[in-house]
Amino acid sequence: ARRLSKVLQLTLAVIKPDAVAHPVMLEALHQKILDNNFVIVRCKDLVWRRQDSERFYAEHSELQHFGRERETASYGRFFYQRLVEFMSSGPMRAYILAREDAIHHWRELMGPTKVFRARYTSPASIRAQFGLTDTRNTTHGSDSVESAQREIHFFFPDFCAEEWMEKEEPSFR
Ligand code: RTP
Ligand code: MG
Repeated sequence: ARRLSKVLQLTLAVIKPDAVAHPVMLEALHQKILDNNFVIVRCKDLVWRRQDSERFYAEHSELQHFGRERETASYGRFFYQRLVEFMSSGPMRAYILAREDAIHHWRELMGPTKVFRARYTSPASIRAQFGLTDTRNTTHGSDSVESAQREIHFFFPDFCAEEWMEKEEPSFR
């Protein structure tokens, strides 16, 4: 038994090409995941073709016609082209992470999207420490249960969350 968990949750975390390009940074981020009580459920290195990148960020927007989601959709935003270009520019690493409240905790660790804000408000966060720009900001993390499901499926189409939960959840109690 690893620890008590009230609500075991899965999230999708990505180390973006800017961070993967620097082995020391990659190692530091991997260690940070372990130090923060995440269980690594799956991990893989991959390179996106441009169309994967477009699909990921466009789908992001399709789902998000309502409420605040619209404001966070990347498709159609001024940075969409450079985001798509950057995310398919080199290797990245994707993780399925588990812990209680995983979505929130991973986003907390990353810090705000905008590096300048991250440095100002959360100087210990990943983006504050390692981020280069608002696009080259080292990491991605799902922002809701729905996007976690979608993004996990996008990166790991063979992964079955229900099966995993059924098998592993008891060992977290
Ligand atoms: P993420 O999706 O990576 O977790 O970041 P987020 O929710 O905090 O930010 P979101 O608004 O969803 O933005 C999606 C991606 O677009 C990049 N971005 N570039 N001004 C820029 O160049 C700019 N602004 C946002 C971010 O790096 C984010 O990954
Ligand atoms: Mg987002």
